[in-house]
Amino acid sequence: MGSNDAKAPLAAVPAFLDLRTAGADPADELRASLAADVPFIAPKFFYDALGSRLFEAICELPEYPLTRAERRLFERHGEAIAERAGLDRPLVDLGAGNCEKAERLFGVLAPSQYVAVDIAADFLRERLAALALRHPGLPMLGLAQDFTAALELPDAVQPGPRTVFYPGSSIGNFAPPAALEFLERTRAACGAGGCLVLGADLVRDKHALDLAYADPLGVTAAFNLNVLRNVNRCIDADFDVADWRHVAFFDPVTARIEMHVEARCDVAVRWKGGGRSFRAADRIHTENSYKYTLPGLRALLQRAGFGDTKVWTDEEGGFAVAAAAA
Ligand code: AVJ
Repeated sequence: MGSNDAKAPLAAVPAFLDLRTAGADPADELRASLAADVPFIAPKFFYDALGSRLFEAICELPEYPLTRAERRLFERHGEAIAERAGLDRPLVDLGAGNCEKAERLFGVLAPSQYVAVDIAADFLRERLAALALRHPGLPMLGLAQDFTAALELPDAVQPGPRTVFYPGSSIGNFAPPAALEFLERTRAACGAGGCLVLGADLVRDKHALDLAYADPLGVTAAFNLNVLRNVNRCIDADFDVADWRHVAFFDPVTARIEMHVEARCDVAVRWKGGGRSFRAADRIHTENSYKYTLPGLRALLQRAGFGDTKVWTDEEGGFAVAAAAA
C-alpha cells in the first residue's frame, strides 16, 4: 500500500467551505413555513443525499426533456457561448449538484478556477472530489451555501470578470420578483465584463409539462415525498410519507408548475417545538417551477441590468440557453 501511495499523482482534494450557517437557521425557516396560513416547504429542502440522487434519476426520464435539451444546446453552441463569456475566467456554478453540466463546458471555456456552489454539502463534496481527479490542473473550490437568499463569494474565489453558470432552469423556482432580485445579485457577482450563462425551460403544451412533473414511474413523486423525510431530520418531525400523495400540474395562468404533497387522510404531525393538524386533501406547497417565454426571458435579463444577450433555443425540448453580458 505504502509504496503505491508514493507513486500516486498528487491530486489535491478541492478546498471546501461550508457557509450554510451564514444565513437564517433552516430549522427555524421550516417551522415557520409549516405553520404559515398556506403551509409550504422551500424547494431547497428536496436536496438531501437521496433527493439529489432522485433528481439525477428525474433527468433520465423520457418525460423530463429539460436536461437533454440543455445538453444539446451546450454541445451545439459551446464555442459561441465561450466567445461571449471569454476564456480563462473563474466559472461559478450555482446549484452545481453533480457538476456534470459544468464539466462538459470545461473544454470550451478553459476556466481559470471552478467554483461549485450547492446546498447539498455532502453530495457536492463527493462529486467534486471525483471531478478534481479527472481535472488535476484546474483549481477547484466547493461552497456549501444557500445562495437563494444571498450569494456570498469568499476571497478564495478569483476576482471578476467571472462567468456565472446557472443551468437547468433552476431560475424557475423563483417567483418573478425574486428572480429579478436574484439576477441583479448574480450580475454583481459576475463583475464588469463578466457573463451569465443561464438555462430556462420554456412554456410548452400543458399535457407535456404535466407529464414531466407527474411521470408514470413515480420518480418525481418519490422526489417530492422525500422532502418530508428531510423535514423529519431537520426539525425532528414525524411525517409519515405513506399519509401523503404527490400532486403536480402546470397552471397556464401563472405559467408555472406547482408541486404539493397532499394529505391522504386527517393527520397530526408533531415536530420539536410545535406541530400541526392537516385534514384529508390539505396540501403543503413544495415547489413552483416557472416556465418562460423568449420575450419574457429577455425582458427579465434586461431589467436585471444585463446588456448584450444572445439566446439559443431547442425546438424539440422547448428550452433556452442565454449568454448575458454583465
Ligand atoms: C431543478 C428546479 C430545475 O423545476 O424542473 C424536477 C426540479 N422538480 N422535477 C425543475 C424538479 C420536479 C427542477 N429544477
